[in-house]
Amino acid sequence: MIKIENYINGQLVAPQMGNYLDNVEPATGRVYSLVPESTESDLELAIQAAEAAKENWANTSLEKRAEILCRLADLIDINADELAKAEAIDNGKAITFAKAVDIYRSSANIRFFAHAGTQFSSESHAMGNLAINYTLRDPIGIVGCISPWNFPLYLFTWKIAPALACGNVVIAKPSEVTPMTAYLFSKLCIEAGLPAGVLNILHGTGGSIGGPITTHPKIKAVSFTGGSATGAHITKATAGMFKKLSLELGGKNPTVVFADCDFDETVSEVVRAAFSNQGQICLCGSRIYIERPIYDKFKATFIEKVQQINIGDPLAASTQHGATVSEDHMNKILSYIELAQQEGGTILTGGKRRTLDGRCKDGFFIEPTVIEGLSNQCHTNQEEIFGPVCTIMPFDTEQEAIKLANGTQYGLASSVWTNDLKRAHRVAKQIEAGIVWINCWLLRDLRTPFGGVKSSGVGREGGLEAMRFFTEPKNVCVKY
Ligand code: TXE
Repeated sequence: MIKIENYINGQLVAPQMGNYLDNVEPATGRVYSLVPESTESDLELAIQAAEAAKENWANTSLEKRAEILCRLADLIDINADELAKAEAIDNGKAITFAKAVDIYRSSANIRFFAHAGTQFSSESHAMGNLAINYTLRDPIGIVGCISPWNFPLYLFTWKIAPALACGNVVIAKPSEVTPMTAYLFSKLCIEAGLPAGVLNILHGTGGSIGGPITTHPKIKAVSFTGGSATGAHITKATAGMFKKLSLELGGKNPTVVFADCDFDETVSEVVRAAFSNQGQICLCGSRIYIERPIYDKFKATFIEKVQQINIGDPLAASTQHGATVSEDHMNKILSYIELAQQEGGTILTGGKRRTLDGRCKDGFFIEPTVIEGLSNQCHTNQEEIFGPVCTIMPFDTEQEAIKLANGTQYGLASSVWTNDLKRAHRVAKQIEAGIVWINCWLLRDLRTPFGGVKSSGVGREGGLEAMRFFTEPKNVCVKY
């Protein structure tokens, strides 16, 4: 039984109180490792280590910081197969997806921000012959990074990389549901020569260690990705503490398909948008709106392609659709499928737990599910299910499509499929979301602002947005 350890002050250590949580493999339903249930005593050790490392790391040259981060990215690439397998076992996702997406992006995240750190500049403002203003962008100091289970190492590195590149020292908490790759990453940090205390990784639940990280007086900024309810809880818990908060929360993303789209490519991409990562991506297109003239044809072709998705053992190279991340999450998704039928929905394909043979016979697998005949206001179309479940419905006019798309509390991402250039720009302008993809989905440039509006969060990650979040601007005005 693997016993995962915290990474504090450059060393792998057991939790102070000696408590552990079971870590279950989603594909088999069996406990395969133990996760520290860290507490405030572990946090204090991490804070002490971060305090001791803070000044040196902030004064480490940009080039040296970039060199260490690039070495870390290289070590991820060198260990990509081991990390991908660990991610597939821990999260339940297909190993080919873990390799091509999760681990690829994990090293890309670190390398991108290693370079960003050497290019990040600030402004000056001349006041004629009177004075000169220059802006300093100093690291904040000790920052907190809390990440979710859907892209464990990918979203973990997406947060810590800019924080470190800007010269901050980090207290990070991966999800207790998928701790393994952050643990393996700790070992790569030691191998890469990351100075002790610069990054500290504490494992455990939100209640035992996540909350204390967000409210600790010495942690001046918190970058969080997770559910909107948790984001709201963190906002309340930190009220009056004047911390910088970056909240990347849930989504209920619309896919709007016009009749003039490139039909075959659009159907394939809309399937990918709905079911990638078993639908466990905050960016997944879970509400599909189709212009009526092509509705029947699109529906038939879409269902046919969904039924071709290969559900299987996450460790098999042929698998396209793995297990959902936990028994609790599987049951949450199945309850939403039940609710959808109570709300008048018709299941066009899927809708059930899938029982596999062999080692995965007790795994948490759900069939890719498509539901038709629901209102836009029902729970199924209003609430984030975060699983392999999508709904489809027709629309008649552009304005109706925009109203349907904007008709939820969320506003993270969206995709619009049309060959009418003017309509594409017009619709993109009116959709309430932080990201609008036109004739594509999940096409990512790490320089772009990433995040949502409404209940999908506050702030943006990515590129300069992340560098600005993890620094404090100071204006210095010098009179001539
Ligand atoms: O998120 P949580 P979970 C959505 C999705 C999913 C729901 C819950 O709808 O069903 O969120 O998923 C830590 N203070 N998304 O349980 O609970 C927790 O330990 C500080 C969308 O993963 O928000 C974990 O490390 N931290 C999302 C992290 O927060 C706390 C991706 C996320 O946990 C805490 C994942 C607290 N009080 C889920 N409570 C996206 N936008 O991509 C928990 N945590």
